[in-house]
Amino acid sequence: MMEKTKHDLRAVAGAFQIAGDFVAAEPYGSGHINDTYAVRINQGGTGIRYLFQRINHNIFKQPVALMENIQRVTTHLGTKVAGAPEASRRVLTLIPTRAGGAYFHDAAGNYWRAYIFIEGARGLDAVETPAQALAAATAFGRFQQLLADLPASSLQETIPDFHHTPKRFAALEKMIAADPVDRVKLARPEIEFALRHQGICNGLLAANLPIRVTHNDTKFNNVLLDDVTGEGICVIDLDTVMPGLALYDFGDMVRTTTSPTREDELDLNRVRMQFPMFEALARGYLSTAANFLTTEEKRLLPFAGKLITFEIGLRFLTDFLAGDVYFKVHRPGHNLDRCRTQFKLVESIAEQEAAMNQLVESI
Ligand code: ADP
Ligand code: GN1
Ligand code: MG
Repeated sequence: MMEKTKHDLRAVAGAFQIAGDFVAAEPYGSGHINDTYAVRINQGGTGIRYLFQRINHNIFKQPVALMENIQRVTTHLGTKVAGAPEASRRVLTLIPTRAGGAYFHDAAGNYWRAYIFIEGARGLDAVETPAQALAAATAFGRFQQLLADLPASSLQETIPDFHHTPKRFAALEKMIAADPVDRVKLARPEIEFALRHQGICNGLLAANLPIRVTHNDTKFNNVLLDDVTGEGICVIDLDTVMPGLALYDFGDMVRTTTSPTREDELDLNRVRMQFPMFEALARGYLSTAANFLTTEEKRLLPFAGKLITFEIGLRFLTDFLAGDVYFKVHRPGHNLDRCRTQFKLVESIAEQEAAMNQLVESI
């Protein structure tokens, strides 16, 4: 039976070099940006899944450049893992279209891509054990390491200033002033928190750190953990792979992989930076990234966690005030709830920052 979906996945699948018969498509995953589907195809009597995505072109204004980046990066990574056991589970593999391209541009103006579906692995929305944190950080560090010899200049900046925190702050101030949907009155404490902590914004830009090829969206559910071994088998969600700072990636790991809660937890008493998770992240990340990071980058690992958590909190708050135009929301106030968890986590990190710094120094 074909599931009812917003898009005609049977027609989309027909545009790609996939043999066999369309069986079914279902919406998949919990991403905030793209529309993702698991599509089952009957190939010779066996159901094989493929991962299809409609790129959100309201957010990604340059889908062609974005796909060029992904092609470059997956090709580079593919060469590096060739010969490893189950290489096709270790790096995303694009399925070409019938015309031989990396994406399909449909009549409605949508951009579609298809990947080999990585079976026997999953992305989690909340961390449960330090072993998971270790596995995720090891994988993201390896990702950066394998791309260290790809010149950053060979990738296009598909969302300019994506992690420019002072500009994110300025965007919030502008939104507060405009207050287009009359929500400022609903977010007074969060706005005050943001204004009080503005000083965090400049911390990484002022440090003059090296530009590298980075992922820029290393949230915990963007690495697939192997169901059997627990290994961080594949880094996914490559839309924002661009020139950036290594610390943005580590910072987003701290943001998403230290609290036992999901990003939209309502019980703020449960939201906290758990030290054993941070230790696992630092050890995992440094196990694969220490050889190319500078001393200054290593020193700033804990601060990066605070900065990125603050930055994403600013973005959720801005989007709440804008009327929920960027992130997918599933309930009223969803973006404000997300903002609150981020700011709670910023406080928790700040309380433990000295100990986090000590730990990193000792590794
Ligand atoms: P978004 O940008 O919307 O977050 P993602 O690229 O992260 O989209 O994909 C959404 C979800 O789909 C992921 O969290 C993951 O669970 C799943 N996913 C993505 N790519 C694959 C793949 N190649 N194989 C299996 N699952 C995948
Ligand atoms: C978005 O695509 P997804 O859901 O992995 C966002 C990230 C945010 C994250 C917050 C392109 O990531 O920047 O950190 O939500 N991606 C984009 O959960 O804006
Ligand atoms: Mg994702």
